Amino acid sequence: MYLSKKTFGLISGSIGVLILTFFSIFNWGRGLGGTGAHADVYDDLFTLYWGLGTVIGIGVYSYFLWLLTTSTDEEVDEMVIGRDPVVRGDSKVAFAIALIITFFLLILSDATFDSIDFFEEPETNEDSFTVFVTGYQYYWEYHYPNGLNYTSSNGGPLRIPVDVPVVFEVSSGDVFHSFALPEHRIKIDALPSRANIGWILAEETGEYPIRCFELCGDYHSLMIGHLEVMEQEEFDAWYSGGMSS
Ligand SMILES: [Cu+2]
Repeated sequence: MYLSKKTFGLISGSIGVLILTFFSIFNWGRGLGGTGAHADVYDDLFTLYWGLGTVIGIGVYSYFLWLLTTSTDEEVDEMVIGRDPVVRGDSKVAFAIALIITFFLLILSDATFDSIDFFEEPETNEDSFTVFVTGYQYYWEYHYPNGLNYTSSNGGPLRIPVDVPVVFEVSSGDVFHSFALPEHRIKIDALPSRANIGWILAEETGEYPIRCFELCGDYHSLMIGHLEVMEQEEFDAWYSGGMSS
C-alpha cells in the first residue's frame, strides 16, 4: 500500500482531532471535578500519567502509520531462500527510546510514591481531630472525639470544618465496606476488627457525597451519606451545641 505524504498528513491530522475530542470528553480544560488538598495531588498525578501516556501513544501510532503508509521498497521485503532478511532500524535509536521510556517510568514512580506518602501520612495541625467512622449494612456511623455519635441513616451529614485536616479512622461493624469521598479523592477500606486511617483537608465549604465502594449486600447502592464542610465558627457552634445529628 502506498499513500502520499499528503494522505499521511491527513490521517495524522484526523487522529489529532480524535485526541482533542477525547480531551474535551475528560473536561481537561475545566479540571477534573475534585476539591481539597488530595484532589490537587491526585489530579496532578492523573494528568501526569495521562499526559506522558498521550505523548508515548502519539509517538507509537505516528510511527506505526508512517511505516504502514510510506514504505515503497517492496523488493527487499521479498523472501529469497538463502538471503538474510533485511535488518531494519538502528540500534542507537532503540537505545535512545529505551532511555526515554526509563526516564518516563522514573518520573512516574517518583510522583506516585510522593502521592502515596501524602495520602498515607496525615499532615495534621493543632485544630485537627479524628472522626471514627464505622460501616454497617447500610449506613455509616460517625463518632467524634467529644462523644458526639450518630449515623447517616437519618440523613445527618458528616460535619467537618473547612481548612482543617481531619483524620478518619474507619472500620466495619459487619461486612466489608469502603468509605469513599469521591470529590476529595479518598477511599478507605472499612473492615471488621481493623482500623484503617485516611485524612482530608477540605478547602471549600459545601455538601459532598459519601459512597460505599465495596459491594456489601442487597442495598449497597443505597449506602449513601453526605459530607458537610462548614465554616469553622458554624462547625464549632454545632459541635459544642451537642446536637445529635
Ligand atoms: Cu457498604
